[in-house]
Amino acid sequence: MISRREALIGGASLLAFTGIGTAGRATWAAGAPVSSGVPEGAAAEAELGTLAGKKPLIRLSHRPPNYETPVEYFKDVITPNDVFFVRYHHGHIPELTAAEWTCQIRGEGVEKPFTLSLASLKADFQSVEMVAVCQCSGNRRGLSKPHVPGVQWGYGAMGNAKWKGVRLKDVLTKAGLKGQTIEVAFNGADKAVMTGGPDFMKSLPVWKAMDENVLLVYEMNGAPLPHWNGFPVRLIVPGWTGTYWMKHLTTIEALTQPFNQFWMAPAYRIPQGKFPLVDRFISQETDAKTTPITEIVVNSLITSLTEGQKVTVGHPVEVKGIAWDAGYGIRTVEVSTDGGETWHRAVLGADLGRFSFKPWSHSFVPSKAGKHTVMVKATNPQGATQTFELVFNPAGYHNNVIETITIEAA
Ligand SMILES: Nc1nc2c(c(=O)[nH]1)N[C@H]1C(S)=C(S)[C@@H](COP(=O)(O)O)O[C@H]1N2
Ligand SMILES: [Mo]
Repeated sequence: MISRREALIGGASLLAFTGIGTAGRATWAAGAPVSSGVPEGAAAEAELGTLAGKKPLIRLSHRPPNYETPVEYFKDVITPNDVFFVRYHHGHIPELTAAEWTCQIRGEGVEKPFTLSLASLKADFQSVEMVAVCQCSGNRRGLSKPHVPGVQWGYGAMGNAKWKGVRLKDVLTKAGLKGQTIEVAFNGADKAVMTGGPDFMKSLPVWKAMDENVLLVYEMNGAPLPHWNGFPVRLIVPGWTGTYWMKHLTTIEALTQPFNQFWMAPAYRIPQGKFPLVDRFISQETDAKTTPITEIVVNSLITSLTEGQKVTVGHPVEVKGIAWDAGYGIRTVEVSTDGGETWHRAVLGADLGRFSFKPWSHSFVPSKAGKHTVMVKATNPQGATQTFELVFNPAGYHNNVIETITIEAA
């Protein structure tokens, strides 16, 4: 049996799902379908699949395209464009051209509606660059116990890129935002294949839309956005989960009423009071029990070890990985190599900005033969940290359970 990562390094494109290690990460062998780290009992099985312009990714569904990044690639703090995950709600995704693309800036909340072109976006507004994590609200949903419906993501429904674009605030200011505006709504060019599902649209509270970190971007890691990641222009909302990061933007609408649409409610909601206090989206607090998901919870991932990996007694083992949160910053990353009995501070690496993955590392020497259980826990400056147990919610959001990988020293 070989691990999923070894198989990937070997370039295999068809792998077999052979079971779940104690860490909840799937292991694989060549020859048949794979699953992306889903626990036993979860229905989804996936294979590696290739979308035009992408390397093989873990395919959860083809139409709509939902492809996750194998953990392998998070060894780099920046996620390359050709392995960046892809998430869509609908299957009809038109190929837009840079020359023809336009976006309407309109709505009751603006004085002077106008049509934005890519040339004007680049020429008429100040450009800004920022590294930020895009993480799907449902990242790690496939690990939820009990199982919950939805795309059965493993660990890779996220990525960290250097984005380039302009401030949404500057574009809204050009349109003249009225004082009565309470939300700004976004639509993209993709549609449901058959008439049926509601068009995927999202809104932000006006204070967030006017935040200087919220950008309309046209470049990702120094290249035009890949088609599957929103070409030619998408919204980025650093610190908030991926659902707000509208791709292939077509309209930006300033609203004087709350945006009342399926993808705002009942979709993308978390139970009130179960997660640490985060940015509130008050105009969407339309029922007593739920609230829109907003900020990413603090989280971390081990990227240097695989479940069951063999190491040598008396030789240093490098435990490395990444940590991230909603942009408060990572204060500490702690590593345990004895199943949570004792914790050691990891060394934090390069700072690419507060919305970026933060690399960390910790070296330890296994002094005796046998199993060693490695765990990692990140904490932000607010004291928010990761949970030992899943905070269950029906959509499987905000899974930041402390990761555990067992390695074997001999
Ligand atoms: N137009 C459009 N934008 C979209 C979506 C979509 O279905 N259509 N999905 C959102 C969700 S839920 C996520 S997690 C991110 C994923 O971004 P990516 O596909 O570039 O990784 O895109 C967001 N923007
Ligand atoms: Mo998402």
